[in-house]
Amino acid sequence: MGLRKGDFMKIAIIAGSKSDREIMDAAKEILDKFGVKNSMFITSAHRSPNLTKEIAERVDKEYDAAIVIAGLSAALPGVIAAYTQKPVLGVPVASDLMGLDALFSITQMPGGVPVAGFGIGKKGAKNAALFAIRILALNDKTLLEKLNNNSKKEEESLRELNESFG
Ligand code: C2R
Repeated sequence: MGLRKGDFMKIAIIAGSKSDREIMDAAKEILDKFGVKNSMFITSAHRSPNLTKEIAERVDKEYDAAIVIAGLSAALPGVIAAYTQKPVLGVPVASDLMGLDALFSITQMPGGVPVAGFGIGKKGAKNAALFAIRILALNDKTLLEKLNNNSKKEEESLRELNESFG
C-alpha cells in the first residue's frame, strides 16, 4: 500500500508530572528527527492510578514501547511495565537527591517486572529514544539506515572539528 513498516510504529512518552515536560521534549525531539510516531501522556501511579492503568493498557494495545519519565519515588515505569509486555524504558529525573532516588527506584525493580534504566535527565531521555529506535530498527531497514547515517554524521563532525585545529 506504499506505507513502510515504520509508519505504523509508535512510541509512548509518559511522564509522572507536567514538571517533567523538558525531559519529555528531549525524547520527542529524537523520535521526531527519525520520523518515529509518538504520543505524550502525563499520569502518576501515585496521584492518578486509574488513569495510569488506562494509559498502560493503551501502551499494551497501541504502542511498540514506552519511554517512562519520573522523578523522586519513581513507581511509574514499574507500574506501566506491570500492565504490559511491551518494552518500558525508564528515565529518572533530577531531584534534591540528584535523581539518585528515581534512578534506584527505576533500576531496582523486583524480579519479573523488567524496566530498562537510563541516565538521569535529558541525556537519559535522548538515549532512551535512540534505544527505542534501535528496537524498532530490528524490523525496519530504513530506520536502521537512518541510525547508521546519524552515527556517521556525528563522527564526521568530530573529524571536521579536529581538522579545524590544524
Ligand atoms: P510535581 O512537580 O508534580 O510535584 O512532581 C514526577 O515524575 C516528578 O518528577 C514531582 C516529581 O514526582 C514524580 N512522580 C512520580 C510519580 N508521580 C509523580 N515519580 C509516580 O507515580 O511514580
